[in-house]
This record gives sequence, structure tokens and C-alpha cells, in this order.
Amino acid sequence: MASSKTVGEYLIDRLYDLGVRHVFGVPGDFALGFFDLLAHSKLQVVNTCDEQGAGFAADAYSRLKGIGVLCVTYCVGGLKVMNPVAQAYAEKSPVIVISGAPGIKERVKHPVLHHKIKDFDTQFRMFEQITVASTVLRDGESACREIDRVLESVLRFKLPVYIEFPRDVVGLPIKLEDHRKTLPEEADQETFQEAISEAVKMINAAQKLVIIAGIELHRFGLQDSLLRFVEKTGIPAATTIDGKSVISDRNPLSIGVYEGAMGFENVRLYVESSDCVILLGAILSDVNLGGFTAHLDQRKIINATNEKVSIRHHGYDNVTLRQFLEGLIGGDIKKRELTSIIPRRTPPTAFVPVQGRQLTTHRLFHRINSGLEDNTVVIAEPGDALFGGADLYIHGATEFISPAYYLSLGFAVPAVLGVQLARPDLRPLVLVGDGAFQMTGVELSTIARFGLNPIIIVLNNGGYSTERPMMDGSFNDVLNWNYGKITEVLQTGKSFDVETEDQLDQALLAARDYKSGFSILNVHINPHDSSPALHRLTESLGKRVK
Ligand SMILES: Cc1ncc(C[n+]2csc(CCOP(=O)(O)OP(=O)(O)O)c2C)c(N)n1
Ligand SMILES: [Mg+2]
Repeated sequence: MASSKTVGEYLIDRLYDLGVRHVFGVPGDFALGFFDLLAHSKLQVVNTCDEQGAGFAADAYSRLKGIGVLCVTYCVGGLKVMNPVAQAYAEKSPVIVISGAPGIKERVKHPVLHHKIKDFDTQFRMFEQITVASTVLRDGESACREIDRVLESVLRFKLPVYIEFPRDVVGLPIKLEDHRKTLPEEADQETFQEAISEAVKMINAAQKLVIIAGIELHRFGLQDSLLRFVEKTGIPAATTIDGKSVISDRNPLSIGVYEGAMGFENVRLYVESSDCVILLGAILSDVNLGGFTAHLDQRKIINATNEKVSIRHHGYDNVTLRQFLEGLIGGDIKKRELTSIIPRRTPPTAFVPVQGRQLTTHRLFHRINSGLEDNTVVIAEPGDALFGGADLYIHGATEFISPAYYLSLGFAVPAVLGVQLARPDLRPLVLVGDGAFQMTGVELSTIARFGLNPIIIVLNNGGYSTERPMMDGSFNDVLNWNYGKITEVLQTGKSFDVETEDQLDQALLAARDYKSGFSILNVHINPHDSSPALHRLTESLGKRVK
């Protein structure tokens, strides 16, 4: 059916229907037409200082809102977001990349147009490698089918997709067809029932059970299902580091992060001595397994991901995580008592600052932990910010955000945009190393422009401390910036210089009360100091070597 709607308008409508309200990006001539359409639509454009910042912001938005959208121009913008989009792929965060491009008619005689790399489809082919579905919208006839096909993949797989929008296609009338019937592929009833009955039998026969809750529970919005499962069965739940906060740490059955020797010893012992370990949506990466110091026995494992359920050595294809978890909740599983052997999480003790005492990483995290509030969302950058952050006692579900698997530096500051625009009820507390801040800290400018009010803690330890124990050299040093002075450049915000425990305490109290803009704390730390989690790992690895 021909319609009065244009291709650009149709795409915007579909994004809106999927719950999207903001689009992150930087315009350029090939994308200006679509940007103009966005600016006059129900969606808000959040134009960042740099495309990489937009990419991280869209990833963070997606983690809280279910889908994030990024809009850039051809190649010069597109290639800058390859790293954040690759991260979104690796960490199963559904980001829709929309890139402007030369018009279809402009391509006919292969002219040498600005921004083009090799061929007109070079950027498209690069994005094919880091997305689950991709398309170039070529005309009004096929655009509806192509947009619907790509968006179905976002919903089914929770992975990034790529839509290239030649500039002369944006305003073409679209031929509307209904393609939205394809339901997600799920396993047939027989496979599903067999998986559930084998799992229930194994669970009921076990003495000591534990759940390891992973990243996919965040991505598929299964936090409440996990909670129902835990409460119905009484089985305690650890999380992986990238699954952290999928269950509130206040829940008596939440036992904290399991990450081999990186984590707390009592959690490791509990998990590794269990006779049934239920992995839900967990990626078994080196980071999640504490640099492969974790030991999980395949014969004791039920491993459910969104693609497949494996029970011991049996596999059940296409049983989705949601299907499996709902099946277990409906299954006949006996309830376990809460016993004293479960490693309970205890709320942090009060932090009493010692006047004039030089701050250590350990004490910094103690103060942060005791000051977390119900509306705090922690954004932790890779580096010691993430290692230390892993121990934090998080109040609500999905209130700890970090690229804990792909580990790209530069995420945390731009992520504020995505997090606070997706969830204005939350206040971000950003933990970022000085090295990482120097990569994307410029997005504080966008944060200020959109009136957001995060508290940014820069762990200023003179450079790349995480790398120093591996191999040190001047390549790990960065210039010592006076980070607080950024408030003068941006002409807004509050800054604090922190060297001692009492200065930290005062600064965090003042930042908490200053709500009309961002606060930045320049926290001076000895370059060779590190978080308790990193100490645990090196100590444990040291013991193994001896
Ligand atoms: C984009 C990117 N570049 C390089 C690295 C490698 N890397 C891992 S940790 C690290 C040091 C980070 O320094 P900083 O942000 O100051 O944190 P610290 O290690 O001092 O806690 C580097 C460079 C990375 N993970 N990501
Ligand atoms: Mg550093």
C-alpha cells in the first residue's frame, strides 16, 4: 500500500514504538536530512562532542532502556563508532546504528566523493562484521521490509544492527507492508519440556545449589523473573561481574560477585563446592572467571543462555533464556531453607574519616560503598575503578553499569548521557581512571549542556596503574591534569581536590547536596596502590605459583 509517510518518518515511528526517546550522534552532510527530521520528531537528538562518546552513550542507554540509537555520518563518523558498537556486540547491548551515506543516484558513475574510503559499500561491509543484521535502504519499495527485518533481529538477539540511509532515500514515500509477524524462534514444546524436566530432576536431587546470574538477564529484562525464581526455590544467587546488580545486594539470597580468585574467597568456596550450579545468561569469559582462576565442573552445571540450554553434557537448542527461566519457575522445585552456610552480603560499615590521613584506594571504596543511596547508579570504567567497583553493595537492580567483558576505556563519562536520559530518576556516580578520563572526558561538555548531574570521581594515579604490574614503562604515564579546572572551561559544575580521607568525605557530602549540575572530584592516589579486589587476585595467583 502506498502511503503519505516517508522512509525517514517510518523509521522514526518504529523507533518510538520500540520505546526509544533519544538518539545520540554527530551530524554531517550525508546525515543532515535525517537529523533535521529527527529534530522535528518525537525523539530528542543528543549531539555529543565526538562520535565515540555517542556510541558509548547509546550502549549505556540500551542497557537501561532496552534499545539505544546512534546516528552518524558516512565513514568519518561511522568508523569512529566501530569500537563502541563492537563493545555493544560483545556485551549483547542492542544498539541501532543509523549512518547517513551518499545518495543512491549519486553513486551511479562511481564519482570520487568526500568521506568515501574504497567503494561505496566499504563501511557497510565493515559493519557486517560487528552487527547481527544490516541493510542499505535503497528505495521506498523495499525500505519497510528491510527496516522491519533488521529491527526484528534487534529484538530477538539483543545485538547491534546497522541501517545505512542514503541521503536521497530519507524523503521518499514508503510502501507500507506488515512484516512484523515473525515471532522469535523458540524450541518446540517437546524439547522445552525435556529440558525443564531434566533440570528440575537435577535441582531436586542436589544438596547444595547456587545460581550464577549473568549479563543476558540484564539485557532481556529478566531481573524480576530471576527474583521470582530465587524466592520460590530459596537458591542463593551469585552474579558474574558483568551480571553484577541483576539482583539487589539487599536480597538475603544475593551472595555477591563470583569471579574466581578476584572475588571473595567465601563466595568462591561456596560456588565451587556446590553440587548443582545454575548458570543463567552468563558468558564464561576470562574476566568473569577471574582470569580463568574459577573452577566449574561441567558435570554439575545447568547452563542456560538465550541460544541454548546445556545440562551436564546434553544440549537443548533454541530454548531461550526467558522460556527456560519461566519453565523453571513453573516447575515442581522444592524450596530450600536459608541456612547459615550461605555467604550473606553485609551492608557496608560506616566510614569514619581520619583527619589528614592520605587516601588509599581501599579507603576510597569504603567511603563510596557506605555513601551509596537508593537512587545511585554506579558507572565503572575498566581499570581499578571496575576491580574496586565489583565489591560495592548495590541497592537496586541494574544499577551497576560497566563494560566488564570487552573492557573498552572511555565508556564511563559518555555513559552518563545514556544512563541519566534513560532513567532520570537515577543519579550516576562515575568511577573513572585518569587515563580513561583523558580519552572521552570531553563529553562532560554534553553532560553540562543537557543539564545532567552525575558525580564523577577521577582516580588520579598518574596513568595506567592496571598495566604497571604487568609491564611498566613511561608508556603507562599520562600528564597530570588539574581535572577540577574543567568547571572553569565549561563554566558550570563543582569541583573538589581530594588528597585525604576527610577531604573525600567533605567533597562527597557537598557533591551529594549540589544537584543542579555535575560534580568532579580529582582524587589523588599513589600510582602503586590498588583496590582490594586486585590485591586478592595477585595474592591468590602468587600463592598458586609458590
Ligand atoms: C580503549 C582502550 N585502550 C587501551 C586499553 C588497555 N588498558 C587497559 S587498563 C589501561 C589503563 C587505564 O588507566 P586508567 O584509566 O588511569 O585506570 P587505572 O589502570 O589507573 O586504574 C589500559 C590502557 C583498553 N582497555 N581500552
Ligand atoms: Mg590511572
